[in-house]
Amino acid sequence: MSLAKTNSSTELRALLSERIVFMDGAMGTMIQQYKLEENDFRGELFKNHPVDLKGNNDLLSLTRPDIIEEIHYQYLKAGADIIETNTFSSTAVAQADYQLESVVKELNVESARIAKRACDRVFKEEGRRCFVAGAMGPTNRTASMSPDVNNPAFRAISFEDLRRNYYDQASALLEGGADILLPETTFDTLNLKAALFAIAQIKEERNEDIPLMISITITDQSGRTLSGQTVEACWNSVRHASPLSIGINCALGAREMRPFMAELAKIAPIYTSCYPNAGLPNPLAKTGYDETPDITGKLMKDFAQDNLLNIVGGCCGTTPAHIKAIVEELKDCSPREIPQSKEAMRLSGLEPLNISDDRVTQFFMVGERTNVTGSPKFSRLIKEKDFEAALEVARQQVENGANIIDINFDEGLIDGVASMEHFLNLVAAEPDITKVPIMIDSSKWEVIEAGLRCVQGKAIVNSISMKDGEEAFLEKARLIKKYGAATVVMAFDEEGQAATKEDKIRICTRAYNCLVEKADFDPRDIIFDPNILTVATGMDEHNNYAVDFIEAVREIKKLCPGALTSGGVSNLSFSFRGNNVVREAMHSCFLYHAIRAGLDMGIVNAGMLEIYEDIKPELKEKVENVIFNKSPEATEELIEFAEQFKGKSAKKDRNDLSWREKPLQERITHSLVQGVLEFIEIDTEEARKELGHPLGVIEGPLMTGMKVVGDLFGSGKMFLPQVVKSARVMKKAVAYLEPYMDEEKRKNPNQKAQGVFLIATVKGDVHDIGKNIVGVVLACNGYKVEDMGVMVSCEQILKRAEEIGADIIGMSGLITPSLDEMISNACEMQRRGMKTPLLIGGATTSKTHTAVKIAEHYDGPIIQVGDASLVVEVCSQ
Ligand code: THG
Repeated sequence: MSLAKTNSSTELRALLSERIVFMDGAMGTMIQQYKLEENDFRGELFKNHPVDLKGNNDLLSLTRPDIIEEIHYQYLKAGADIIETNTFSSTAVAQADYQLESVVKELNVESARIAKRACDRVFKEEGRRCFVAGAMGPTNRTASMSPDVNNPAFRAISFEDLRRNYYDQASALLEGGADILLPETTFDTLNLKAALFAIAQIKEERNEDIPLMISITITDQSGRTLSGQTVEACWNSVRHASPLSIGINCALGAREMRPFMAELAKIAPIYTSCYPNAGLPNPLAKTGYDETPDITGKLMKDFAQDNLLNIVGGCCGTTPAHIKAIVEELKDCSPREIPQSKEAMRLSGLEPLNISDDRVTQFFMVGERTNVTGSPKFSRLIKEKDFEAALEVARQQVENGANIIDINFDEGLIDGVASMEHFLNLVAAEPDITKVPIMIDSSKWEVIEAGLRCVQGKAIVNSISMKDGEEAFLEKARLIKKYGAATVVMAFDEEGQAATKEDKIRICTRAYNCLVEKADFDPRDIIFDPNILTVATGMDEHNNYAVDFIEAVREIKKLCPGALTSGGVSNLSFSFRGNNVVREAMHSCFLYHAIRAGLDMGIVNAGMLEIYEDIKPELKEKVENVIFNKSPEATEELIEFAEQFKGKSAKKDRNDLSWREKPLQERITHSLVQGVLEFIEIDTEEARKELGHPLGVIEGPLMTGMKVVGDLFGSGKMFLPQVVKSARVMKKAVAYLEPYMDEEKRKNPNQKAQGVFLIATVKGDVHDIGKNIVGVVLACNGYKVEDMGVMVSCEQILKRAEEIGADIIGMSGLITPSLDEMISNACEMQRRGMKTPLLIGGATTSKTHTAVKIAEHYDGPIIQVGDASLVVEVCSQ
């Protein structure tokens, strides 16, 4: 399935492998200097056009081609290798403002020809080969945001409209001779995805590998696109298009862009580009921007020396003099070396979700509640059109720890397409929901496709299968690829659903080979679902279903390298509907074993998972007898035993307070492990009285309890949502103690200040139990502690450290990607020549990792702190 490479593509690649490649600067800034009148825009062609045309710069390609060619020529003479066509707004939607939809094709064809002519001129003069990039702007509409605050589900343009606009533009640019397609200044990733879809279609039709450059815009210091995605989330949304390069342009000057370019340079295993504005806007400056060529050139040299650049140019406010300065400064710099990226499934919402193989027992949860067939409540809300409350269901799934949410509207009385669109549009306006990736769940293809057209993140299709044969299967897979989604593949074929281990393995491996070989599908975009079927139904032929699933997962993980596995966990226990105690116990036992066999994710009720260790031994035994099909009587015995729990809430034994009789430490540990908020203050107070001082309660009984939580989590017996509940209990206890600690401080005003400690959970991570405890412990020991919270970027941490003169910086993280973040933060500290001691803490950090992987990048002291009880000692040393 390899596409033919054009000559220019081969030449461009050769150039990029050799040196930094230069782009041009702003077209608008140059046009401004010609002080054109409305008549220049009008020309002969549009003499009688009814609309004011001044400012429609793209139109000059038809009315003043001489000027456009001259500007291109100047940029080429300044040293540019790539020039951008004058087509930023040459789409039908953008030209509709001028009632000029009908000339869009001409605009693009002519603009490409003009740019080509300028390149040919330079080739004749200098023998230097230059390239034309067909510029495709973001248009004047956003596909994933509503322009109407009162109607968040409204969209001013659809994916389909954008796709058609971009299809026409890109086709015309190529017809006019563009060597490269360049969707740029992306502020909404869904607009960009529509452009990428159109480009994929064109590539397929022409059977040509057209070089694609992508350039996104980070609107401000938040490091996000206008539509709210982080740099990495956006990269995850677009990598399926196999671009030649990705980069950032517009909105910011080089200075402000730096942290985001550094991030992109770190994660993207392709060439990077950067064409910043000439600083921030200044209405008083002649070009509207402050930076002189000299300044821009020096800034870009810094970027190049720090290995951030393969392609560089300028955006708003830059001129041929800027490009010339950049070329001068960078002529001896080597291009960025492309980093290898770790193999992983890369999904995104507003934030990235990367699932790599090197994690230990981390399991990913897909929230099942936003499903009309799986939740009577959600179904009722949708039928009553109470979308507000339906959104709450989604929000709760995320709050309870769902890493992804499954959304399903398959029901006879519901309009699936309309509901999917409406709901996803509403979800897109809720940052705390849409931060996670979406799983679009439907058995109807048109509903899935409607869903794919609404999400800017990298989503998962749930599901496709070979039930209608290979051709239909591949056709959908190819479309999914163009939309840039991953997909669940159910173990179905023409004969039906796979129930036995052998059938599951046979069908999944067949589907795998088919997808990888015939549709060129990335194995890491495949999630096999080998069907979790209901056990304990009373039918003997169902008794081995759980074993068949678990064993099939084990084999599929071996036979289908890169692919992930998943299943609908609640299916398992349908026989025990209404008996949530038993259902939850079944799910926990099942998951405990399935995860060990290699299950990567599951569709679950995120808020309702029993802790494996806490299942009553007798129930656990009976449940495991069923799951492992240990005896023909297993089902009978479980049903009989289950009788006693019927109708009980699984938030079980909330009424069983026998644990309250136990010794104090055990009670505290129980509350922490179970996430029970009710008694923690009473027990904390008891401990405080017993120990005589508040800090001792934190360092003693509370820490002891949290260690139990840490151990259970580490061995896969607790899941993240449960740990989050533990954190809430811990916070409540600490909050209770705080006034007492303040009082102690007041009593000992002589305790001398120990120094300033800045602490944060690193970017990409939201976990803060350990970090909060460290903060409290240090504050109680006389340190001035500033806690920056969670998800804090390197830039923010180091900026603040400087502002407050931090003596020590602490970085915390619980998940594995945080380790990489800490490494790059250490590199940045080194780059800035810092010497401040750096403390590393959090569940996944270790002495070995710190010593081997982090310390080598930083010359200042680096210490890994195993738990909060050690931190005071470390700091004082
Ligand atoms: N594989 C894949 N997708 C799937 C499934 C699967 N999607 C749907 C389903 N199966 C997974 N989702 C659910 C959601 C809810 C329930 C089961 C599976 C469920 N609901 C309770 C019930 O019906 O008893 C609702 C109880 C209530 O809310 O009162 O069990 O296998 N790829």
